[in-house]
Amino acid sequence: MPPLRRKRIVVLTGAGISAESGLATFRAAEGGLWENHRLEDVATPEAFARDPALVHRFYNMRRAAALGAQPNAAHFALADLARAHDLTLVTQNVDDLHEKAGSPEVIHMHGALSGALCAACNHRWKSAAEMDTQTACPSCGAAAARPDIVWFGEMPYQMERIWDAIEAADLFAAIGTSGHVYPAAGFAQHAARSGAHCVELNLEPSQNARDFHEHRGGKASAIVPEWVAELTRP
Ligand code: BV8
Repeated sequence: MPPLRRKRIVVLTGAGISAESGLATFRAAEGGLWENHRLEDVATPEAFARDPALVHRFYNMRRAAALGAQPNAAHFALADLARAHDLTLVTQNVDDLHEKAGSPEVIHMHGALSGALCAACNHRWKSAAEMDTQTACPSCGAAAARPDIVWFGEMPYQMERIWDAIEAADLFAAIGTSGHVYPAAGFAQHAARSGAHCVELNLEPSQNARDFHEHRGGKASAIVPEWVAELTRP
């Protein structure tokens, strides 16, 4: 039996991969609202400057939900994929379900609920379950702690590394993302132009579906394990 040829694969995941683990997606959760605020209006530096207590409440709620959530079959399948191929796993999600499923390396391009950042001195530390406007930075002491999350208008993390991986990829897959938010929504087009085969695995066609060569419709916990099985079958 010929050995499996290892492929260079980039996978981008979004909120849809965590939906079956009970974590609300952005645009389906009560029409993308939280406490009657549009998510885009809470996940911004302006919102944090205007009402830091509200934004802390939003992320404390998200942190509590993520703490109790378990990975589903899609997360576990991607951990298997990393054992068979050269996988770069990029997530827009701020939960830790990929890590809980055993993925060895996860690029959180929009940050992570587990991270805290000092708005005064840029020190980073592991966040407590809850933060508020009195939470002090362990480095400079200022009561200026914020979630280490990339808000709208802020530069996503590790972009150079992501672009390099996309440009070298044989295969690019987007899983559970609506293709609303840039720069992530532009990855498929860049991958296709760099010669990768692009596949979208999503409940419904995304806003950037036209950028993909292949579409697999359905729930992530069903279609992702199937897709990975095809890629890891010797
Ligand atoms: C930047 C962290 C530049 C917060 C997030 C016009 C005006 C203003 C701004 C812009 C503009 N045009 C472009 C921009 C830039 C902006 C942007 O794209 N805005 C959009 C709204 C138009 N982007 C930015 O601001 C980015 N930064 O551009 O910086 C810059 C340059 C130099 C210097 C400084 C700055 C930063 C964007 C990051 C924002 N932060 N998250 C938090 O999580 O609280 S984005 C947020 O939306 C989430 O991270 C989420 O990942 C992301 C996208 O959502 P999805 O993951 O796709 O989730 P969604 O609910 O939308 O879709 C779920 C999908 O799953 C659906 O398709 C559904 O069908 C599917 N699904 C559901 N269930 C299942 C399923 N699929 C399979 N199985 C299921 N069971």
